[in-house]
Amino acid sequence: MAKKIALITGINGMDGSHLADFLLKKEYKVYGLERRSSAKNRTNTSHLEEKITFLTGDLADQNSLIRAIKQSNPDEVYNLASQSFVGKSWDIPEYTSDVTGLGVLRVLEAIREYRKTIKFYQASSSEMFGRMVENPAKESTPFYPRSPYGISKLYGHWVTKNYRESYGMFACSGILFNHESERRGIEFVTRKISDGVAKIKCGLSDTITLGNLDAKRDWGYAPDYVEAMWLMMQQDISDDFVISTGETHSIREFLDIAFNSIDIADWTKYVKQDERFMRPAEVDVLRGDSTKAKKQLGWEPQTSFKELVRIMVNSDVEKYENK
Ligand code: NAP
Ligand code: G4F
Repeated sequence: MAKKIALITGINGMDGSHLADFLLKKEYKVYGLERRSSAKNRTNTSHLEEKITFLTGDLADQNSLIRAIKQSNPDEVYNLASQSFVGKSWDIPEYTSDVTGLGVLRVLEAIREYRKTIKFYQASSSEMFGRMVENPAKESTPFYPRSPYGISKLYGHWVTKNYRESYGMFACSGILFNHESERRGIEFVTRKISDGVAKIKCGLSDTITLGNLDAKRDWGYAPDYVEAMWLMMQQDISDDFVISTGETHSIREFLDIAFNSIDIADWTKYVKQDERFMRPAEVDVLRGDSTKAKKQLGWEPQTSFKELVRIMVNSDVEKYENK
């Protein structure tokens, strides 16, 4: 049987790299779309250089997306690229709307023009629930985004639904709650903590400077979550699914486990707070209900919160010890 072909946008990101690992195990031929940058940015994908085909394209450039679809001729497109950092979306709101919002429309248009039967996955986000109207949030919960990023994701979510309904395309959205891994970008709070704790353990630093420690998130492990993306794409009919653990934990709890894993019980003297890391409008708490994914996809998270924190801290400690 011919190999299935997948095109992943945002290939060098955390999820892009984990999804490529997952699809290669399933014997897919994988194409990864990366944007042009002055320095190579393949930290997460250096191990994939001989295994997948990289294409250059940008979610802000319609023609580059049409070309990428033509070059790869995929069965499945996973749209994971975005300006994904919520905090920065207040500094670059127009750019965020263009890439994270309109970028979704551009990928859908490229598919519609080339071959409407290509399956499309959109990386929707729990940030769309923002000031949670219902806790835990499920697929039918009303949205209340609290940032330019959340609003842009909402546009991407609705345009995906609209292309499904307007053109009969297979277009699904995974509404993923926070998920993390050792490949997480260094500016996100979990990785900032795991990296900071590792530096403290190795004597390279003595503080971590953070913003709001009381925010709560529903944190899962990224390799578990990319499986859910794939499962959604194997359905006969496209639909939207919430993907979450159902638990919520504060940043203080994350700090407890992270410091505990380097045998520090009281972390208060190592953690400073700074206004710079506070947000103009905060999402105080997120928690999701994945009952639909469990029933229809047979998906459940495999990694506990404690395991996740330990995986991240151990990986960063190993990184500095090897240096
Ligand atoms: P990530 O690590 O920040 O990866 C995003 C990728 O998008 C990066 O590789 C980035 O390229 C690429 N990108 C940014 N702007 C682009 C543009 N204009 N054209 C083409 N590529 C561009 O994010 P992630 O955590 O893997 O998340 C994957 C997707 O899921 C994102 O859309 C994110 O918004 C969404 N999401 C994430 C979570 C989560 O908790 N991780 C939850 C819900 C939804 P560079 O490598 O060049 O920067
Ligand atoms: O790690 P964060 O930056 O992630 P956030 O804002 O929840 O967004 C992530 O998850 C979304 C899904 O819900 C994705 F769609 C999005 O792409 C991204 O992957 O911040 C988490 C919490 C926030 O409440 C923030 O205010 O941590 C708080 N926080 C406290 N101190 C901090 C810091 N966040 C960051 N990044 N840096 C800090 O120093």
